[in-house]
Parts: sequence; C-alpha cells; structure tokens
Amino acid sequence: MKERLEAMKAEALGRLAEASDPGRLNELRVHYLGKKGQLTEILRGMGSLPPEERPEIGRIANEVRAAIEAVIAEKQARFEREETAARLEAETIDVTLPGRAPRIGAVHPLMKVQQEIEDIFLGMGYAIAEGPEVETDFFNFEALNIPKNHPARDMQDTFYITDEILLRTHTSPVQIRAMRAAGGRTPLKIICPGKVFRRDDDDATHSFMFHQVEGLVVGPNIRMSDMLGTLLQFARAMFGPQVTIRQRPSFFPFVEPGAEVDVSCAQCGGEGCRMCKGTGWLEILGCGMVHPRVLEHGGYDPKEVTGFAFGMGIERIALLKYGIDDIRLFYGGDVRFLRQFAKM
Ligand code: FA5
Repeated sequence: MKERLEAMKAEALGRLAEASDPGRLNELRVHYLGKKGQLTEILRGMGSLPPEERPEIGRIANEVRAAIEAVIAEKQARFEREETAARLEAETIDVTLPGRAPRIGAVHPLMKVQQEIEDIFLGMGYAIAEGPEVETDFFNFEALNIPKNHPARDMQDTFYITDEILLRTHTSPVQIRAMRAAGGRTPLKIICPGKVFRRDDDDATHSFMFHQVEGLVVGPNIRMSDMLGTLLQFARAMFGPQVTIRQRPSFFPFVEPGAEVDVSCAQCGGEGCRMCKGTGWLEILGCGMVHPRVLEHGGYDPKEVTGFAFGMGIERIALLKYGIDDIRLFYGGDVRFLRQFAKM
C-alpha cells in the first residue's frame, strides 16, 4: 500500500507539472483527491491492513495529500498571477497618445448681437416681448396705419399665405400685440427681437429672412428727445463711447414724425472710409413717434399718452460691429467663418 501511495504521488506530481491551465489543474485535483479519487480509492484498502501498520499508512497518505495540494495551490496561484498580468497588459492605456479634443461650438454671431442688444435695453428697464412669425394682415399692416392698397405696402414685399395671413415683414406688429396685452397700463417699455421675411432678392446686404429688434415706449409725456437720448445711449453701448448719432427725416406710416438714425462710423471716427462709403455715417434703424391711430389700435388714448418706436436690423448691426461685408455669410453655416466668433 505504501508503494501504491508513493507511485500515485509520483504520477500525480508528474502530471501536475505538465498541467498548463486552471481547468486541467482542477481535473487532476478531482482525479487524485476528490471523493471518488485515487487517494480515497487506495485508502479504502486500509481495513485489510494489520492495525499496527495503519498509523504509518495514514501518515504517508496525509503527506501525499499535502504534497499534491501544495503543488496544486502553488500552480493555481501562478495561473492567477499570469492571468492578472495578461489582463493588465491588455488594458494598458498609452497616456502619451495625444487626446481627441472635443470641438467647441460658438454662439452664432447674430444671436450674440441679439443678446447684446437685449442686455443693453434690459439695463434700461425694458421687458422682452414676443410675437408670431406667421401674422395676420391686420397686425402686420392695418393696425399699423397701412390699409390695403396703401402705397406704403410696396415698401415691404410680402410673402402671403392667404389674403389675410402672411409671414411678418417686420417686428412692428408686436407693438400692437404688446399694447393690447398691457391693457392701457403705462409706462410700457418693450423690445421685441425676432425673424422677419420679405420677398427681397438675396444680395450682400439683403436676405429674404432676417432679424429685427423692435422697441416701443408708451406713457405720459414721452418725447422725441427721450427717443434720441435712448438711441444715443444704445449706439454708444453697442459701438463704443466715442460714437454719436444723427437723425434724418423719413416716412413710416405708423410713426409721425418718422426718422432714420445714423451712427458715426466707428471704423474711421467719421472721417470717411470704405465701411461708411466715405460719408462718415452708417444707417442703423428706423424710428419715430407712435402715430395716434396706432396708439388707438393698441387701446391707448392718444390725448393721454404718447410714445416712440424704433426698429433695427440685427444683421446690419452685426455687419457693422464685426466689419463683415456680406450678409450671406451669416446663413452659410461655414464653420470657418463661425468659429471666429467663439472667443469674441
Ligand atoms: C421697418 O421694418 C420698420 N418696421 C422699422 C420701424 C420700426 C420704423 C418702428 C419706425 C418705427 P425698414 O423696412 O427700414 O423698417 O427695415 C428696418 C431695418 O431692417 C433696415 O434698416 C435694415 O437694416 C433691415 N432690413 C430691411 N430689409 C432687409 C433685408 N432684406 N435683409 C436684411 N436686412 C434688412
């Protein structure tokens, strides 16, 4: 029996030495040490031994078991170490590789200018109002003192959807909506930024869709000088403290008197340059004192209150502010153009 145990030990150690993976190791463990394994099989014959020999055989059997277990444990540990090392190797991150920097977007220059205009007027106590881009003929024209067949309709070539529904040609209809929403309350001070649409041919300074900001103030004793002071303050906040403004008489049916306001060219300081076409001045907006009939359409009594209104093209302000010479660049979606505004 002793020889059988020794022979089994030698065989087991030899086969264990050749085992090359944890699965095989487990097979051998079960084969030699398992409940139905070789060692149990041999020990089953103990009963036939004389009693004095049994302790000796028991000792040898324990030694054999311990020797086999030790080799299994040692190989098991080695396999685990190798597996961990292989996994670490496979998961290695090369920290010296250059990273992939995410591309950072930028606020569109038109939205930047719009936000800047909003900030300037919010700082002067104005609220922001909004109105629909699809408008009725009434709000876009009639209520603004431009009846059907009035020649002033030709000033804004219109996209009609039906006879009575159109794409708004300016932000001025929001004047009427804001006045009606205010229900006669004064003072009313709002600006309204938004998209407008005209059947203009696209060129360097015109687009069929562009953006305006409307302004409206209504209250007792609102005067033309209030309007000019407000617009001067706006022009200086937008283009720099050195600029000044001038007004030229102009006609819009919804104001009386009406004017166009020019700002002195910030590029040349009024000397005359390419930007201002040698005049020293740049037109930025239309404005005027709100026509009494428009106040009435808004629910105000023109004997009690007066008001001023203005409307500017956001594209025009952006062209001047950034020295851009073609409005179409704003709509092209060319990231090389747009990226320049990321850090401004
Ligand atoms: C108006 O739209 C008036 N509603 C402005 C106004 C409001 C006057 C309140 C008085 C009181 P006008 O048609 O001039 O006015 O347009 C205003 C500005 O929009 C122009 O100065 C110009 O900067 C811009 N604009 C007009 N047409 C286009 C176009 N096709 N593309 C880009 N900008 C345009």
